[in-house]
Amino acid sequence: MADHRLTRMHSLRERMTDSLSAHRNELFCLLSRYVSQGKGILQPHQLLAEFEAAIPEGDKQKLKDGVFGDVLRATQEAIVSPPWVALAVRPRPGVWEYVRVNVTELAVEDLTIPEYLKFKEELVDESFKNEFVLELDFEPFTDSFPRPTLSKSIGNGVQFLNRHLSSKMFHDKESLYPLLDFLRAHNYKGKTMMVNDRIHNLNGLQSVMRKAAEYLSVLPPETPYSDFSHRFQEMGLEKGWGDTAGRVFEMVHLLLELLEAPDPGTLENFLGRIPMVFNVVILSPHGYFAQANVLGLPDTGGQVVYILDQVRALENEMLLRIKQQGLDITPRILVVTRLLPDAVGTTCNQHLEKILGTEHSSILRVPFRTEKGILRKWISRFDVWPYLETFTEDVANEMAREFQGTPDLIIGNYSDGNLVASLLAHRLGVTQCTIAHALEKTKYPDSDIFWKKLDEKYHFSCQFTADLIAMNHTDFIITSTFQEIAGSKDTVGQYESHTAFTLPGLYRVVHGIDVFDPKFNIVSPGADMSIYFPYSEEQKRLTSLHPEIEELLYSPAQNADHIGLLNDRSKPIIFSMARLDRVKNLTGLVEWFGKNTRLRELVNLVVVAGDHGKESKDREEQDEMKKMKWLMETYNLNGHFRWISAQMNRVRNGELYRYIADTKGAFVQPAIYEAFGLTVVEAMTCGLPTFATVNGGPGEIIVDGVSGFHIDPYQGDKAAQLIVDFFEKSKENPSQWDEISQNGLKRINEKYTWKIYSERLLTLSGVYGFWKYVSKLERRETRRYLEMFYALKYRKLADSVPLAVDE
Ligand code: UDP
Ligand code: LCN
Repeated sequence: MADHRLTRMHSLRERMTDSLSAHRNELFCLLSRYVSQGKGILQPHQLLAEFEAAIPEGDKQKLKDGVFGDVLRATQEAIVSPPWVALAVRPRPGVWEYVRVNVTELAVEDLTIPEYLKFKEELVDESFKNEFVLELDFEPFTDSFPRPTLSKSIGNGVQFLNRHLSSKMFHDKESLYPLLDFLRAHNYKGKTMMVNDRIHNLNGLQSVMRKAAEYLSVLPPETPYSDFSHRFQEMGLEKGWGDTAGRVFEMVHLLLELLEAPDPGTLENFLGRIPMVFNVVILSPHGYFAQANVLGLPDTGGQVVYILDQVRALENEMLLRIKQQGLDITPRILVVTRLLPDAVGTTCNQHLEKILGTEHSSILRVPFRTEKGILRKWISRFDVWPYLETFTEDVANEMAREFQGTPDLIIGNYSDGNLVASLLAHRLGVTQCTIAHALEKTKYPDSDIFWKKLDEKYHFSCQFTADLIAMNHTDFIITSTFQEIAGSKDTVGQYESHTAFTLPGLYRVVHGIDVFDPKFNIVSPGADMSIYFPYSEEQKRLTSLHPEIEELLYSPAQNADHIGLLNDRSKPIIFSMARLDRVKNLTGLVEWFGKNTRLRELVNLVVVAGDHGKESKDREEQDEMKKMKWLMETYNLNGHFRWISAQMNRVRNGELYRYIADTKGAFVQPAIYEAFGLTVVEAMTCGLPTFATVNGGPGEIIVDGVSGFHIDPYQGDKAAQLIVDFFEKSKENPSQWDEISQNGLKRINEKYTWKIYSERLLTLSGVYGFWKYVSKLERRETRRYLEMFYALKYRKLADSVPLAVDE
């Protein structure tokens, strides 16, 4: 392994050296320009801009086509510390190499990861430049486990795991034993399922399976399980195989195949059908988690919507599977969040709240407490760290009461939820799944190297530490997109950015996470199809809401709900809706619109965001508010632009998207970066043509030019022109609009629905649950390492975050 890496590293150095000697003058000139910028970090666009400026026209192509061009294009970051320039080169997603060049001597050196990070740390001029820095390295724990090497296998962990497990079973029969133990271990509240103690060994299991298959083959497939449950029990089989003879027969066959010739597909199928998940806990601690009046409040948005939709879909799928497994068990899902005594008109002060549209799912709220008592008010997600350990204790107790036992699956959401999920899963030995929604490190450039500057405001030292603990502790990780894991050809993925980084003075991460780890799985969410459905489904349309929607869009009144007017009602509307965060870039969209006269002639702009009625508590939101008002005046947007306050009524929002589609308008999502982008899925599910940022999730949701359009938020003029072109073309030829609308819908139905999501999630729980069971011993080492990291590092960091004070 190490040797292989060395040769690869070697060759990059050699190739660079060759290239430098072949183009000595040009490259000297270029590298000198980098160095002349002085100590600091250069981003890829700066590296390329310098290249364009430094290299004479005639030489450019030659250099671009050569090794140096390849390296330059693959460089994600350069650290300048004269006379050195160190490069972090990423030839493809998930693969990194590091070199440094001495510019005066034009000599190239390989750097190991710690060497590169150390070099980078020198940018932060402080006294901690000692040799004995804590280096975190998770690689040794998983080194012996095979992993995929192709970038395209990233995010398909379960497939790889199935292949690995089944080939192991194939080559050595011994590895089938855990499967028998696993089946025997299944019980629900002490009642045995699947296999009882009459079956002692694999031969016994195989012969019982053959007998069962023979017995079932003559029964009509619809015969209920109860008709032969006695006979089965005598053979050694308990409930859980199926509700009818037909379904039991399928299960028995799958197992027979596995015992004879295991293959990945059969294994997944079989494990996915074993009854394992009845009680689920979903964590989302930071609060304002409720079913009404919370969207638009600070830090609430996609995550709340995601979880509520996820719960509904998951409960349905669990009920379906439990029925098909022939069991009479009532499932239960608990969404655990913070209880807020000061609930500001929401239900966030209720202990237990049933989730609408479900039978067996609730929100369970547990307050944040310290020795001084219960914290009453909402606090930002950046400030929750000192409360989480006690919160976990309290949650564990409440959960034990609610479930009368332990859950079968613990799902964490966002950094705080994932940390609590790790602590709970660790303690209870339960299968854990994490969902990041957004890893903050990538949202804030250089928030690792310059963490100290930001720590007082954001406490990223706690958050990044919590993220590392969770991603290494969890059994599997769900992401909405590939990009979230490993980025794209040019951009670094959110998880990928945790591979190697440094928090100077705190610790250096040499191997934080490997994006090739088979724990990664892409499982994308959808939109609630009872709310978001195509505008063309006339009979389902909520036309009774149209007067209210028209009031929102067109009424001349300027009040807490809306400001700005739309003079010409005949124009199509371009629409956007998001939290008023800086990254959502709604002010960017307004500016593009303001600047492009043709766009203003063609369409009206409507933006839903923020709250005109009250002063925001959020720092960023206040700034965005001001900027929006300034833009309205500067570009004189009245008459063309309507700015509506955040809209909490999702049912009406569904109809709003469709109403916009009726105007033959479009949805625009202009974010600087978007982790996933539920609004994009919602708009497309309603049949509204969508333009969305290419950075992040929307870059994958939309196939550019086919099911919508990508826009580059850094190139506003171009984005505006693209929208202009679309509306001009659609004016000439309305079928253009229809085509994009229909292709958008098609894309959604193929990939972004909650039905697909929940089937996948339950199958993954089965496979990773089994994997956890068979790899128990190997995992202990990681767990112990993490325990130490938690106790010695995280806890201290969390304790240093100031506690909030209620007024
Ligand atoms: N949303 C809403 N009203 C608003 C703003 C947003 O109902 O005023 C909903 C929106 O429909 C979507 C979610 O909040 O379901 C936002 O999710 P997204 O993934 O777009 O962004 P996030 O807020 O999670 O960053
Ligand atoms: C949080 C976000 O910031 C969004 O980008 C996601 O779409 C949402 O959660 C759901 O995962």
